[in-house]
Amino acid sequence: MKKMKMRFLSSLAITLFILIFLPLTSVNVTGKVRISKNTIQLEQGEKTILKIKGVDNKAKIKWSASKKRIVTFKHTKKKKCIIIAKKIGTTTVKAKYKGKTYKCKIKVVKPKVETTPTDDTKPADDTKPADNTKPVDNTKPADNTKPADDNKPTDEIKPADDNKTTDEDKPADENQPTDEDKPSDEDTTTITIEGKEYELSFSDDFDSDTLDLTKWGYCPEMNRQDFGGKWRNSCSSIEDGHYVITCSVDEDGTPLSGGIRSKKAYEQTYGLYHFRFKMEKADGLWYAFWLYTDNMENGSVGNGATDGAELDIIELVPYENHYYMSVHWDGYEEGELQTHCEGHEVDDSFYESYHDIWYVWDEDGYRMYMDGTDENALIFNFSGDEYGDGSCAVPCDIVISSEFGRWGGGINESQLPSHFYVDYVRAYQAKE
Ligand SMILES: [Ca+2]
Ligand SMILES: [Ca+2]
Repeated sequence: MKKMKMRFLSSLAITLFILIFLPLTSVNVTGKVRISKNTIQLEQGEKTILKIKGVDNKAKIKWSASKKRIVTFKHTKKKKCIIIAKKIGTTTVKAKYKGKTYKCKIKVVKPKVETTPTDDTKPADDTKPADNTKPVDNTKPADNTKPADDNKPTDEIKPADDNKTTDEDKPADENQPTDEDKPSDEDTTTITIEGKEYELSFSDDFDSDTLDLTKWGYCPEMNRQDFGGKWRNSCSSIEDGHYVITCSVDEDGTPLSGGIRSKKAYEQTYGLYHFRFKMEKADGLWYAFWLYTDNMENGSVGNGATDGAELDIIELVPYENHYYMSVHWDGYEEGELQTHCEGHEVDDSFYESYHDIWYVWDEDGYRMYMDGTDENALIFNFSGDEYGDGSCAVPCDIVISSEFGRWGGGINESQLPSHFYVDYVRAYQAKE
């Protein structure tokens, strides 16, 4: 793990070095558009950055690979693209800009140091992240045989998206509440976002004494992840108008957390989702809001996301001071799962206050707004066509969960118990 971290830190340092210094040292005097490298050899699991030079920072570039399984991308349609070597083989990475295509041939070779499947130094497997968050059907027996997901570390090595505004930089939106004293009598039956009107279809303010089981089911009590953690119903509670997940380590050293899922009680295709929440800082775990359909697992592969996807609205990893937004599709099998994921850095103040997320899922794709609904609050904008050959077009239910695992870093018991507070959950459908 240390080795991995060192590798991560050094590659991050290199990445930062490149990000910080390249723009200063590579002033394009000729204006000629070109790709930063034409051939690269990478070890499996290694990362590199490709850039299109001679274009301005706002240029929209479409990155693709001739053989998708060899590499994965971390990029935001921008002039630079982070490439992670996934499988041994060769592929040509193409960057399309203004009708022209710029190419780089990438050869992925076996890492020099052999690793074992349980070794922390195992190369990042970008194809597997969804397993980590994969919900289990409430009706399904606990799957204790599911292998620990050691494969999530790719997210661990994800660099911060330096092009995004951090919460620190974001001007306070006076129209958005930042504390718990939000008036409860506001009209929430309709909402307008992106100029489109939406109508309330599901909500829970968690104002009753106990969890409303007509709306939610508990995530099954089962072993989760690779720290020996367990989901327990007793970790879920209703307190002062909030759904609360209490994350702790019991007397036997077992990490405990939990979650709830709206499956069977409520699901919808497309819509707008609004969550208000606070996530406390604690290492060793992550918190998540996500939309899920069992079709993700059962749907066919190679045909895009329209028949099912896992939409990770937010996964906050306090240890990394980052939250991540992902779309996964085409099932969870290695080599079949497709993923697009972006990260966003937070500072310590993020854990100390309540935040609001608005998540739009429609035929065009997926967009997430944090603490506001104007374009300055737009954190990510995934196109369904680009990431899944079309948006997920089947009903999904809402999952709220927390879990311990390697992705969350080492557990620090002095930070426990930690809490995930959800003030309310609202879902809307677009008005016709
Ligand atoms: Ca599919
Ligand atoms: Ca509430």
